[in-house]
Amino acid sequence: MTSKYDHTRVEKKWQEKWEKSKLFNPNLKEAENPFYNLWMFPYPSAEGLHAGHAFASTGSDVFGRFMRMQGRDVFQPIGYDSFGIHSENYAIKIGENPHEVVKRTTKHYEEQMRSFGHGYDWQHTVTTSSSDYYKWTQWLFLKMWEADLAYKKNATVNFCPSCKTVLADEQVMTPAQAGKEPKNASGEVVENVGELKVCERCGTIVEKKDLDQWFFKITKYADRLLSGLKKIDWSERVVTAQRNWIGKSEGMLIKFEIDGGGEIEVFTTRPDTLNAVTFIVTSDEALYNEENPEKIGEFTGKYALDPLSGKKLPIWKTNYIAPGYGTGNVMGVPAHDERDMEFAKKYHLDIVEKEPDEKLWKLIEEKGWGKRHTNYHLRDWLVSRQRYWGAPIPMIDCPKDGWVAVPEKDLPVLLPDIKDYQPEGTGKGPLANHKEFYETTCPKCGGKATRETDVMDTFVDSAWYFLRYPSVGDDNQAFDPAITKKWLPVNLYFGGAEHSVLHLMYARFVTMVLHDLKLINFDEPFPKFFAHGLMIKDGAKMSKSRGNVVNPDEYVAKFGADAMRMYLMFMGPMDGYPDFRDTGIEGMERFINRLWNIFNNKPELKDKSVVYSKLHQTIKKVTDDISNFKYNTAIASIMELVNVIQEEGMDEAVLKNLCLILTPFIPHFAEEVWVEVLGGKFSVHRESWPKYDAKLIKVDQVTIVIQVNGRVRGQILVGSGVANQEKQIMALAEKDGKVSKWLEGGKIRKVIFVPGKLLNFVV
Ligand code: ANZ
Repeated sequence: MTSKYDHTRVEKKWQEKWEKSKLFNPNLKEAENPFYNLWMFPYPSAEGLHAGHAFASTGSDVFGRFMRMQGRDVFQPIGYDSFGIHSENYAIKIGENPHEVVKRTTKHYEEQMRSFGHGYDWQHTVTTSSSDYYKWTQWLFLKMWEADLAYKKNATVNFCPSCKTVLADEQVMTPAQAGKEPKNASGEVVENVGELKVCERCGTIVEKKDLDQWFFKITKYADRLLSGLKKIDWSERVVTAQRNWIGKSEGMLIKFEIDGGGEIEVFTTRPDTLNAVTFIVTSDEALYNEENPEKIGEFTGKYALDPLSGKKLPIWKTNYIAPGYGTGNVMGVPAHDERDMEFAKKYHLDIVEKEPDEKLWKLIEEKGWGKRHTNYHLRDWLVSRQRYWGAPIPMIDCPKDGWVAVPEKDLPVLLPDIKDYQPEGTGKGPLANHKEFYETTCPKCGGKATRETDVMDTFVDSAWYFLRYPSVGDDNQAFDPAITKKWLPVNLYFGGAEHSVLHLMYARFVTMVLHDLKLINFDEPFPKFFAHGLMIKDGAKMSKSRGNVVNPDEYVAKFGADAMRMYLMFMGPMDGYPDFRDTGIEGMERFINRLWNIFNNKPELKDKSVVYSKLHQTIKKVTDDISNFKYNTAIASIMELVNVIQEEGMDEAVLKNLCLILTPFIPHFAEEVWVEVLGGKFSVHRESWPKYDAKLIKVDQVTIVIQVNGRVRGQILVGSGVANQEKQIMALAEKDGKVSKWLEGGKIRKVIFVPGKLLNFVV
């Protein structure tokens, strides 16, 4: 008997050895076969990483280790998205400066991630709130400005009364999308918010305000962002989400004369239904009234003239259409549009049933009633925030020269360490109270000028971090051209689908801009993106209020990182909603102990053809499954192989191969077995992934289930030639140790045989 597997000792030992031997620090300049394996970096929160992070990051790490064994030089960096409202709100809550909070939370994150045994290159981490990083975020802003893609403008924008800052359109959503209970400005939960949208971060109903804000012209890239989707390999749901968010609609702008003077213009994607128009609606949000939510329309007393029939079309005000979309006016076609139909019925307006007529497109253009127009849902990206914890926007307002960029040599514009960092909600950020920060001189004329006091949205930080990783440490540039050319674009990006239209859209936009500025030679940052699923616990989403947040640290300490990793990967498909159960991880610990015994006791090989065929089938299955992120079925097939080995025995070659295919999932265990038990060379992670032999797989094997009195007592593997031979199967089954003990002392009365499947002894 071998002693129990000691995960604590083994995991610590190899983690130290890996670090010392620089196993995960590829030579970025000289590597010949680069593979950039990236997981979306987390924002460091006070609670630390939860098991959902462990699930997602392990999924990425398994692939990285698999690619290393395919001969690739794997670069797998990690960092912290540490600027932003999340860290800042927590700092405010506990009354500690965000600088201090972030120092502590990132340290805790690092300890946790190291304990999982992931193969990160710890020499290339980024912390977005460090000045050696945000200096280059500010540089990126200057590039946008130089390219005429950044501007400050007064606009009606979304404002979160709780976070006391403006938000980008992408950060405003339904409560369900935000995963939050909707709250009003006083923080009370609101039952029914109707069409109102909430803040992504805190769930508070957003308000509209007219404010001067900084924008990036992402709309200029709308068509590129759409066409680029065709050349990247992303999950369909993420592609669809981006396509819908960009929301390209081809239609027409049509002008209707108003009876008594003036005109009203509508945007329509269905000019072919002009023959069935019966009214016009113009948006009026002020109609929304909490006391009378049923009221959605009001007649204006005016009429527009139908260019086709000359009939009078009543003009109604309504809140069922969006003010900021198209022209904010719609031609009402109840016969073909459901919402128009509802409105017409409610207010007793005419309904005309007429077949749409494609010829109308041409007619409208020829008559000059309207012109073709493409409308987008995408709006420019609002990047300024009236908060403290972000990269200061490197712009200076000069009374003489207007907005002037901070010269690159003067970067970074340091975020000063101030005590009154709480947002006030005045439309200005906390830096606006600090003369010593904003009083400066104009870089152009040298006269007195003031700095911008807003900071950048955190999504600007994360829109380019993947470019920085390989160039970390380079103080002269954001990214080194030669290293960037070698390592980018990212080979595999792993992350959550909730970033579909936020981070993933912004990162694509920034990459396209840098490409057009000839600073990089690719225009899609993530040619392959895998959207992982969401882990749940005992059937429900993990949340603090339910008290079902799984803290991975406890499990790693008790069962080991390997048991945790392999259990997380075994729970279910990587893109699904696997449910974490304590009993499951206990089972995985037992499986690892079973493996330990097999490697140490080496059951003697009985039937070579059966074991080899199963081994090569398994190598093929695991190779295919890992390539397709089907880790759970890969592990299941390894378990089947282990069952066969336990029955039929094995030799040295079988053991080595078994160890190799376990390596991505249980890296510490595999290293221990490889080096200490099998006498292999350090490190198993530098070994080649095993190849399967198609000829060996071909030896067809069939599993026959053996029952005694209808209960399953064992199974036997036979060549397909014998699978239909009742006599032979019976003889084999009677000799099988597991089955024979159930036959002892009894008399076989009857045998039921289903060829190729099952044999049942009735005793
Ligand atoms: C007449 C019509 C007939 C329409 C019909 C649709 C169906 P997308 O595809 O989203 O661009 N629309 C225009 N401006 C709007 C606004 N500000 N708020 C809400 N709806 C608006 O949709 C364009 C269609 O949505 C337009 O085509 C218009 O209704 C409506 F059988 O015009 B349609």
